[in-house]
Amino acid sequence: MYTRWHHCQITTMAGGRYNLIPHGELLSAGPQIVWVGEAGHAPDLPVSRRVDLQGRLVTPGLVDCHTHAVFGGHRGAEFEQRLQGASYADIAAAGGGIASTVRATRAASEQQLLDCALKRINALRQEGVVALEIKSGYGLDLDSERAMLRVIRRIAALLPLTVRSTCLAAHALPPEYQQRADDWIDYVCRQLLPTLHREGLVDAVDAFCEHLAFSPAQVARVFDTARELGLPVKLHAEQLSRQHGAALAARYRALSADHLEYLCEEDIGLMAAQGTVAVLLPGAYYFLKETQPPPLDLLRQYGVPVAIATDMNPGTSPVLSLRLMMNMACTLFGMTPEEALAGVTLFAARALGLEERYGSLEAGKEASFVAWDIQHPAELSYWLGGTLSKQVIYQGKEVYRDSTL
Ligand code: DI6
Ligand code: FE
Repeated sequence: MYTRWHHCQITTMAGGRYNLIPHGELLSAGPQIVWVGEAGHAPDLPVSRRVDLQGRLVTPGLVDCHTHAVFGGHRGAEFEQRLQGASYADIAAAGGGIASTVRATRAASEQQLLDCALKRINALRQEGVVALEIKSGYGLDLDSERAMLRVIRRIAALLPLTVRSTCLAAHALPPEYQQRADDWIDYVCRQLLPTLHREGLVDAVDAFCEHLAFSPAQVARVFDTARELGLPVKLHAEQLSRQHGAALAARYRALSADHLEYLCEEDIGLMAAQGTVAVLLPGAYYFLKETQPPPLDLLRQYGVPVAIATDMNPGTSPVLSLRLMMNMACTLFGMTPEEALAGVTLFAARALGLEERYGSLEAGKEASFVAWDIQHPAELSYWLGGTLSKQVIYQGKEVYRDSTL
C-alpha cells in the first residue's frame, strides 16, 4: 500500500542540486520512495494514505557525517583558557585537550555516556537529522573504546535514525603509552580493532593524522588493518598542519578526508581521482579561531564532492546544530546555500557510504525527509539560531514535529 505526500515544494538534491519542484508529490511504500515528481503526474497506484504537507518545503533528511557525540564531561574551562591566549596545542601538551576527555569518558558509566549523548543527538534530530556518524576515540583502551561503541549501538537501537559507528582508536596517545606511539598503533592493529570488529561494533575506521597525533606512516598501518578486516576508512587530515594525510586517505580509497584547512592542490587531485569526499567542519575552524580556510575553489575546480558536518566534540567543536554549520560554511568558507545543503544531504550520505539510502529524494531511496515551514531552500543556511518549524519523516513515518506547526 502506498502513501501519497502532497501539497508541497520538493528539493530533491539529486546530483547535489536543488531541482526544485514547486508543486511536488512523493509516493512511498513502507520505508521507501516509489516516485517523486510534479503533482498530477504520479503513476496510478493504490494509495491508502494521503498526507497534506500544507505547502511546506521538503528536503532530504539531513545527514551529519562527522561527530564525536559520545564523551564524558565538557571542556568549558579550556575554552576560558583559550580565550586568555592559550593555544589548543599548549593545552594538549599540558595534559588537557583530548586526554582530559579521555579521563572523563573512562570515569563515566555506559549509562551516563548514553544519557548525555542522547541529549546532544536529540538536538540534531529536532533539526531534521536522520542519519549520523559517531566516533569512538575518547576511551583509548580496549574496554573504554568498547563502551563507547556499545553506547553508539544503543543510540541506534533507541532512536529513529541511522547511526554509523567509527572506531577512532588512533585519536591520541593513551596515558599508558606516552612516548610509545608505535606500540599503541601495534596494539590497535593487532588487538583492539580486530576484537571490536569481531564483536560487531565497528562500521568504519578513522585516525587523527597530525603533528600532535599520528604520522602518515602510523595511519597507514591502521588503514592496512582496516583493509584486512574489510572496513572502510576515513581520516582527520590537514586540520592544523600539512601532513599529506589527504593523499594517504585517497590512496586507501577512504570514504572521506575531513577538516582539510591545509590541503594542497596535488592532494586535491588525488582525492578527485579516487572519489574521496572532502568533509569541511566550520565549527572547529571557528572555535579554534583558525585563519586558513579550506581551499574551496580548488575543491570545486577538481570536482571533489564537499560535505559539511558538526564535528560535535567537547574540545574543538561543541556544536549542537548542523544548520548553523551550513550558515558558517557559507559565511566563513564561501559555499553557496545550495552547496551547503548538498553538503548535509547527498555528499554527507556519500561520506558515510549511505548514498544508496539517503541524501536525495529519488525512487528507491528511503522516504526519510523533512517538511520545513519555509519558502526557499536557501533559508536553511540563512536563519541563524533558534529552530525552524518542521516535521521529520523517517523511513515513511513521522518521528518528530515542532509544536509550532
Ligand atoms: N580533531 C578534532 O578537531 C577533534 N579530534 C580530532 O581528531 C578534537 C577532539 C578534542 O579536542 O577533544
Ligand atoms: Fe573530528
